[in-house]
Amino acid sequence: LGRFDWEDPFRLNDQLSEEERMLRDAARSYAQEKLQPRVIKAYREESTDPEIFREMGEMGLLGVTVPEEYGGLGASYVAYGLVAREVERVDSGYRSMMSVQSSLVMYPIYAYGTEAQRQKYLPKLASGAWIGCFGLTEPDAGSDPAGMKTVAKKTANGYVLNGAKMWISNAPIADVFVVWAKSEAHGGKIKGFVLDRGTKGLSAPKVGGKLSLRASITGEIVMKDVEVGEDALLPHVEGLKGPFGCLNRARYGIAWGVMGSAEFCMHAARSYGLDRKQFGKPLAQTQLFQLKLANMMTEISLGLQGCLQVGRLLDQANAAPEMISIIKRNNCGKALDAARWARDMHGGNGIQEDYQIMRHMVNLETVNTYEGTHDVHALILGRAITGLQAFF
Ligand code: TGC
Ligand code: FAD
Repeated sequence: LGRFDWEDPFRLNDQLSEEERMLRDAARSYAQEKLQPRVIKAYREESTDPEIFREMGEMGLLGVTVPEEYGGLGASYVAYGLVAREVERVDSGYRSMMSVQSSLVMYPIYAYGTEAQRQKYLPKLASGAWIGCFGLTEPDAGSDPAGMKTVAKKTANGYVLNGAKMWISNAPIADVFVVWAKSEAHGGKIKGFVLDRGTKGLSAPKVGGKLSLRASITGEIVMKDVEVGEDALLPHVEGLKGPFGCLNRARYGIAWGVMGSAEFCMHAARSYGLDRKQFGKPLAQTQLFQLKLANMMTEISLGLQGCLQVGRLLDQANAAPEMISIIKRNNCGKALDAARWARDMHGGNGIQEDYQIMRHMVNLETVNTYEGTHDVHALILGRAITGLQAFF
């Protein structure tokens, strides 16, 4: 009979390559040594340190799957997922900063851009010298991005963009803006554009008052007669499959990331229950406490196996978007459950910032909502099961 390790029930570790394990360990050391010490204050003060991008770049954590010739690591999607898990073990906001840069900015420039765009942007984004953001959502178009109002009109030398994006991670500190607009020159189809900070008419005010994901800055993108050249257009994709191609990768990373957050909560609840005594025995010796730990461990281990399988298929260019919907939706929901249980298991201490559970719990509310809400992914799966469209 084999051994059992509650921290790694299905021996995920044994299913990884040496390179994947090394990158995971490097990401864990960085996250624990450099991110963990600053997160409580950053969250309390709602402050985002742009230096984090430089540090992540130095560690090779930006653009993990992008080929080395453009500054990436050329590593596997499984490696990318393992990095997301380690960063989100500290905070979902830090993972958000990393995954927007990697999956939503570097990926579209690499996959849909010209060679000149790749050369101009990717090395600087990989090193963290430049910060990127991704503008799809609008005030009146969230779950239904096809309803976007941002338009690009053709000019003699390029395009002029008008519109507003809402809830955009990294936007107020971004140097590079990947935005999606309906292009009149392309029959009103959605096209991607890469805009540079400082372009006339482009601004990115901060969205204040967030009670979730406070260590990651969020903003609007306002475009008033923003004139760009032909070289701002991402030529190699058209329609919603452009942004969705990026979202597939980011959603996949989120599925791994939230398992890191759930693991943090479960491990903290276990330690707390072993230390804290009530009614003359450790809380961890009560049936209800153990039931919650067993539930958490079960969901985390199943969730990670799902991520690994989808990651292996992504590495073979053989993953279906619906597989990603399953793991994004389920892992976010289960991580949120785990965080809520862990909050409860800490009693009054569960609401205290030093215990960090409540921060994870509140962050996961955002993660459950962005990149397709829990219910939107249910509808994507419902459509796949029945062949019937239930969105509208
Ligand atoms: P639908 O008719 O389903 O599809 C339109 C076109 O897109 C193609 N497509 C995909 N392609 C690749 N991957 C996917 N996952 C795809 N899903 C759809 C599809 O084949 C079709 O192509 P074509 O060539 O036939 O035109 O479109 P719909 O309008 O009915 O879609 C409905 C729905 C709900 C599935 C979709 O709109 C959706 O997923 N909504 C959720 C929106 C969302 O996820 N927004 C995320 C914004 S970015 C963000 O949140 C970043 S946070 C990051 C962070 O801080 O970490
Ligand atoms: P809505 O679409 O209005 O949904 C509200 C509710 O209605 C949800 O419960 C939803 O599930 C439900 N609903 C919607 N449609 C249906 C339906 N057909 N049937 C049943 N129920 C339905 N976007 C970006 O483009 N880039 C970013 O970097 C980015 N970062 C973000 C960071 C943060 C902190 C947050 C909070 C959001 C971010 N987003 C970003 C936006 C995010 O993707 C959207 O918030 C999300 O897609 C949901 O859109 P919405 O907020 O407009 O909600």
